[in-house]
Amino acid sequence: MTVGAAAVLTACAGGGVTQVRDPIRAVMSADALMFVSFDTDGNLSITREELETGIPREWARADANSDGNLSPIEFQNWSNLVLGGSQMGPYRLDFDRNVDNTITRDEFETEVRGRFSDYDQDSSGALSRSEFVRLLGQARPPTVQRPPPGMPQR
Ligand SMILES: [Ca+2]
Ligand SMILES: [Ca+2]
Ligand SMILES: [Ca+2]
Repeated sequence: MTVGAAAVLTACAGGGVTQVRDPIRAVMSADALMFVSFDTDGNLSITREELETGIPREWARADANSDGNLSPIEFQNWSNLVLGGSQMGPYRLDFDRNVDNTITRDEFETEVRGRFSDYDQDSSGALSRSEFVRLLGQARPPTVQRPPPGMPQR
């Protein structure tokens, strides 16, 4: 911890010319925990068939009073159990797209399927473990500000 902080300070003092090596290089989102649990045959790959089996199972777990909607408390309880709490995404508003404080089954399924497709980087229809790990540069590519052509360089 101390060593890492000292290294960062040194890099900052360098004035940005030296390349700073960020100690955090990759990130995972808590939905990976859920998708990994969908791997019913245990072959370390999550197929679309396994996804479609997993979705109703998670819905049933989340909709504790079986009224066809997830209330904020139901979502929180499900998030605690399945996503390990609300410190990491996905968050309630990722599912509640129309922001009416209720997650319908449709909203739930759409979000989970969308996330599956987002993860499936090679479009193979199945998720491997490596597809859950995002390098920081990939997760949010830095935007390079360039002056438009013809503008004086400052
Ligand atoms: Ca599998
Ligand atoms: Ca409910
Ligand atoms: Ca909603």
